Amino acid sequence: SQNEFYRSPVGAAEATTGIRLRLKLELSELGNVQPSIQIKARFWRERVGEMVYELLPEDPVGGEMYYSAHITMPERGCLLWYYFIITMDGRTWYYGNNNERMGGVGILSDNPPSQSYQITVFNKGARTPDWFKHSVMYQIFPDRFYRKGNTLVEKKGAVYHASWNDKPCYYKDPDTREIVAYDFFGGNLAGIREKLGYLKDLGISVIYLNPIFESASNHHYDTGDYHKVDPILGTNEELKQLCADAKKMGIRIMLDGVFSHTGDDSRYFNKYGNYDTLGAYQSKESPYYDWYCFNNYPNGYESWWGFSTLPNVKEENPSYMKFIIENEDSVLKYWMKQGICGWRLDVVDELPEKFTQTFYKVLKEVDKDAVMLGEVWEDASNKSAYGVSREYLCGQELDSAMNYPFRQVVLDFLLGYADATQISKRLKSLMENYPKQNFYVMMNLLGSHDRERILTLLGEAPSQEGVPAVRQAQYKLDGPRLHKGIQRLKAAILWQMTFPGVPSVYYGDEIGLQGYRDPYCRGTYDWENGDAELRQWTRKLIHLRNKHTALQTGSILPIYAKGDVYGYARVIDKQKDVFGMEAENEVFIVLINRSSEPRHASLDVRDLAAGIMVDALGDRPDIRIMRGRLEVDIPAYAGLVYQHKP
Ligand code: ARE
Repeated sequence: SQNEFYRSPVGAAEATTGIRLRLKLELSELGNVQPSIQIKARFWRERVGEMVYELLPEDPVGGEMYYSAHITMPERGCLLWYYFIITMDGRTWYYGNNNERMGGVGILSDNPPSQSYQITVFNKGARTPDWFKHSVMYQIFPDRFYRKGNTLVEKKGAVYHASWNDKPCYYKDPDTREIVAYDFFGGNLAGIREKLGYLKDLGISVIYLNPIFESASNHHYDTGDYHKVDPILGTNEELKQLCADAKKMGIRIMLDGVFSHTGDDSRYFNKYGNYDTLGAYQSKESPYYDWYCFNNYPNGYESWWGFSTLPNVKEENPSYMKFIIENEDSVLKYWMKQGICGWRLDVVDELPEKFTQTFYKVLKEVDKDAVMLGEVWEDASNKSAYGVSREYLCGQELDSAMNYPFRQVVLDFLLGYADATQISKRLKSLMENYPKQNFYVMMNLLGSHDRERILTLLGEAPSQEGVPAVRQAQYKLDGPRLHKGIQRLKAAILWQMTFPGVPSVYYGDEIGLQGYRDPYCRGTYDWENGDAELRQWTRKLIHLRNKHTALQTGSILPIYAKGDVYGYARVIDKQKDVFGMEAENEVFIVLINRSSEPRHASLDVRDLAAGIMVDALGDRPDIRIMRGRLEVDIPAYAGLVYQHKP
């Protein structure tokens, strides 16, 4: 049924525990004939090996026929796959996951299935940091948030915009279409420090900074010096101070670590001789020569997605591993000492397991409460990279990942590309695949520096490709499009702030910044003309979340999914959250209507609540639950949160 998971309890399995696998057979067409049936489950782990288990018939209950097997999970966290092999009267069928990989009812075929069922096995006792489960994140692209100080810091090759109100530019010259990433606005660490009060008031508890180390470009993904804050942003001392000041306000700082490549203009590669080191590009005698992959020295080298400014490194090279991870003054340790709370790992799917697992291990030794968050765009439990599935969430690699699948669900639903039943399945699939420890700390983002601004998408701006390059920077929604966009965005924020995972606000989304893909999604924060009402809405929802444990670590029950309306409950009962921590009993019901028309939803809430439900955001009349049902009218393009009043 749509409200159920296909696994109980929902989610992943702990290493060494036992699970029971059950398959229900419906043999109605066979009438009274009793065929000879043999059912097996083939389990395997990629690159490692396989096991076949036999399922035995259970005692029939009410004419239903179940076959089952008890299976002990492996010693260590890993990703397991399985499908069923059914032999009946000498004929063999295979039963595997449905093509959408959404579990439950699968597909019977003559051949081994193209999709298998998945069980994520996590290491015994694997945990993610508790503080993180209760936090709300804010992502800042440092050059564009706030500029403090009147003097502009000089930087080789950098071009400052004349005014903070300019737009980021893509083409230096629309005719030659030369691409630039060297235009700066002067946002800095001092500016972020200045605005800590603003973030505190908004309800933020962790700030994720896009890269800040010295580098040539404005995005800083082309690291020039891993041990130095780019002077255009501030100093190492200022970062330390920022961490200290933020900490006093209950806010932590997370950095972006770019370890799959460096900049070509760096201490290590030194293509332009801007550094006083002997770079790999300059001499084969360079201490960094072994880090890079030259196929034709010096100009033929591997680089990230073909960008020559980003030469790839061999991450497993021992000297690189020591430099980034293991040495006493490694990049990892040095910045942890300055007071950061963890790392986002850029392109984690391109980093070898050995590198990321060592990073994880050392990071946790330095601080067991530190967070390791990976940039993964797909289901992070089974993301396949270079032909094998990565075991990110098995308790030895990542705590969290950028939850782009969540963002996609929100967009697909609100824009009408998928209905409530479909998105409910997609979200359930994540819940089935992710260990709870991870699911509750996923970085639930609506926007990021790599995607169009969420408002631009929700307002259905014309596709970027259709807008002439010179006008892309200027494009802004207005009139009914803007109105619709804002309505939908409010619903999206409500969804994000009441859903399990760490909500992440991409700077400026809370005041309605707009913009197409990179670089336009990286515009300056508008401190003067931002949408104040939207900011109030965001703030209100963040505060609601921060106030109620149920919205953070309460269980989630998918209770409604029909056409235009999707709904779920967030619950704490028996005074325990999903991790067994003490918390107050609470029940919330969230409903989202994506239609341009009001919708009515009738919910069975017998097992959840009785009496009165109140609007948690305070505007709408109370609703009395009648005969176990909650009847709600939801306005067009809107989300509602009701709280049970005991
Ligand atoms: C920019 C422009 C380019 C332009 C280039 C030239 O985007 O169009 O040609 O400049 O200068 C950084 C900068 C970018 C810059 C890029 C290269 O931030 O502004 O490009 O460097 O110079 C994939 C990767 C994922 C990656 C995204 C962007 O898998 O790892 O593409 N994201 C990280 C960072 C980026 C950063 C880099 C990597 C490089 O977050 O900001 O770029 O360090 C799908 C796939 C994903 C794919 C995604 C987007 O859904 O599943 O794998 O992500 O689409 O393409």
